[in-house]
Amino acid sequence: MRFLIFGAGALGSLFGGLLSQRHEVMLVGRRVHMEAIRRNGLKIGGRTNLVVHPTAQEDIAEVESLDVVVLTVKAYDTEGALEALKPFWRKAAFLSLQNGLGNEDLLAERADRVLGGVTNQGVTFVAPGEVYHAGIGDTYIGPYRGTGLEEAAELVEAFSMCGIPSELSEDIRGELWLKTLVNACINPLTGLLEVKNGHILQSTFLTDVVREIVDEGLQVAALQGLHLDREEVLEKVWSIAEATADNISSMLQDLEKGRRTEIDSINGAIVERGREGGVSCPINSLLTNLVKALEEASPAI
Ligand code: KPL
Repeated sequence: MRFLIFGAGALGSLFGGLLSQRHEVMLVGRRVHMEAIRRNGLKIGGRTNLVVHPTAQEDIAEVESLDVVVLTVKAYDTEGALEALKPFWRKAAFLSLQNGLGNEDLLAERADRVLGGVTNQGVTFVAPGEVYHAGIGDTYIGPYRGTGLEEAAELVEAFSMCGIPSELSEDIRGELWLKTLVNACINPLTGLLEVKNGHILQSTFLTDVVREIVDEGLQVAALQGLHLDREEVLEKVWSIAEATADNISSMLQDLEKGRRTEIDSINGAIVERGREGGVSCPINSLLTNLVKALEEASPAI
């Protein structure tokens, strides 16, 4: 298959790098990272040990045909990415592997064939040309709009054959909510406290906060017709924090680099959807405001 990984930072580079072992892959990402990959290949350390040589570009100017666009840009860049990808709206399947709520809906407003995706892989950006695979997590793929189970199953097979443990989901909307609740717990807490994911499990103060974040999130999910099991959600938070214990969450990586975080599409999106349905989410709102205050304090933004 021919894959375009649009937004090849830490996560996109891991997926593109692994897929490039058996498929044609083009990474599109920041110039310094792409230049380093063109020069020396992409080095993946940690749980994966590999140097691969996918095509690496700063834009899609030279891409003529492809089968799948894998979107790994930050949630706040989805609209801009979609504009750049206009030539493929009718031609390729679009798979989002992004954090937060609302990405797939934006894709489905433009592209004909959209798949939803969720991944719990933990990856850290080390330096241009190099990423660190800190924790292996499952990936779920399912049809979202204009696609079916068969198309999703082909991707699951392609991913799994390249060492990306993946499963077909018949309820990708539920998986997206579940992952958002996991991110709503791990990302702001690790970002605010400047700790690795595994730290969440070591403090009863934090596990109490996690329960409150989840309880608010479950009320909002229910407003949207999704009735998730509380114990299952909490179990997911603990198991992902454990599997990615050594990882620096994407939110902490963003804050460390002085970049904007995805708080608006994670905790912020829960607060917003809650407000629309008359459910207040004070804990998620507080975390959103604290992370935004930290972003504001960062000189690089
Ligand atoms: O998705 C992640 C992120 O950091 O954004 C997890 C799964 C929490 C891994 O760090």
